[in-house]
Amino acid sequence: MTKARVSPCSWMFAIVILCMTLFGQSYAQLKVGFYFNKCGTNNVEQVIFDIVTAAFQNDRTIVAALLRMHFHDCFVRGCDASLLLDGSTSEKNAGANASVRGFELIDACKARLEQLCPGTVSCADIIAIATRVAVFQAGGRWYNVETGRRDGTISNVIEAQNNLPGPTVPVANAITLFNSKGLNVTDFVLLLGGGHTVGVIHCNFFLDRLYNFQNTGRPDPSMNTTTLTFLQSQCPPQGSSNFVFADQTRGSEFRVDKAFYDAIRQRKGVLQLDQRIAQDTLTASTVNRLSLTGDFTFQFHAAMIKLGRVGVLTGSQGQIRRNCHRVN
Ligand code: HEM
Ligand SMILES: *[C@@H]1O[C@H](CO)[C@@H](O)[C@H](O)[C@H]1NC(C)=O
Ligand SMILES: *[C@@H]1O[C@H](CO)[C@@H](O)[C@H](O)[C@H]1NC(C)=O
Ligand SMILES: CC(=O)N[C@H]1CO[C@H](CO)[C@@H](O)[C@@H]1O
Repeated sequence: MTKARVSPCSWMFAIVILCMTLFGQSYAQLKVGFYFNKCGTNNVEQVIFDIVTAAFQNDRTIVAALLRMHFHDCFVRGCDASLLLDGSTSEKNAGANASVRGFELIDACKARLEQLCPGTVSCADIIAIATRVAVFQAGGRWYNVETGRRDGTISNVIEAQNNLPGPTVPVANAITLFNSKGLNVTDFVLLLGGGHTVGVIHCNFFLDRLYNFQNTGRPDPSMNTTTLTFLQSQCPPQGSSNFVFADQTRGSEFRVDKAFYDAIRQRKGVLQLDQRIAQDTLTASTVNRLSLTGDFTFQFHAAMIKLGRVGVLTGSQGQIRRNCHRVN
């Protein structure tokens, strides 16, 4: 084989491309207030605030719907609203997405914004802004959400299957996955707990823990017996479409707060992964700290902002979809 000779001209070309890439990136980053003055006299974030707040007053479960949607969107091809695209092979068709909801709420925001300023606000940003509003309504701290995301044009069910693990994923593997998205172990514990402190889990995701854990014919021995009895009463062994609250702290089911960490420290985790993070040496100290201090209130939003940066399209990448369900 002859060694390929690299001409000075191709070096120059490579350097120019490199500079363009670096420049392009530093130029097109997310920022707080991206839509300021971009929608006539309308305040884009206020428009979304009003719609989500009205929806929340009717239905507190939209907080969980939006948190889960944001997570599932960001982990597959980045936060590009690829989860919203319809089609027989799109991400929506993945098993993990079967119970993702809240699409109508995003549609309502989009429809209003298209009236006010057509082709301006991305579906991906609507998800991020709406989620921030919902978290706030549920008792979480207000945070300045970054915007400037563009919408993707590709949505692939296989990618969803590969990036959204099931509830028996080992803690170490979950951390590796989060690391691959630029999120560290603390972010992982904050996001899992901040998400699962609201919302519901269908029985089929943890039935094995109640009756036949790892084919032992017995329940998961790590589960609190009070919780075990309660969950068995809600989820019959033959299976059902029932569901229970992910946060088994009474009175806190709809609140974005640290109660989930208190619950899993008392062995009341519903999903196997939820319980394991309280015990695994990689995460237990963080779980204890978040349960015993007020840190969650001040740190959850930072993890949410990092989640919202995963794999985003900015600048001239992607497009601003007119309808979140399909590419333009
Ligand atoms: C590897 C990590 C994770 C796994 C394995 C996982 C798994 C699950 C499973 C199996 C459900 C039950 C779905 C159902 O019964 O319909 C669920 C629900 C939920 N998850 Fe996760 N999850 C993870 C991380 C997250 C993160 C990071 C968030 C948000 C920041 C989140 C937010 C939610 C919410 C809000 C619900 C309740 C949805 C509702 O009530 O409609 N999850 N998760
Ligand atoms: C995770 O990242 C945050 C900043 O994004 C940082 O404050 C924190 O110390 C990191 N945690 C670990 C364990 O590296
Ligand atoms: C199980 O739950 C009860 C009551 O909710 C609690 O008092 C107890 O400490 C828990 N058990 C364990 C092992 O954490
Ligand atoms: C919203 C949506 O399209 N959900 C689909 C998720 O995937 C399952 C199959 O795994 C479909 O049955 C759902 O319709």
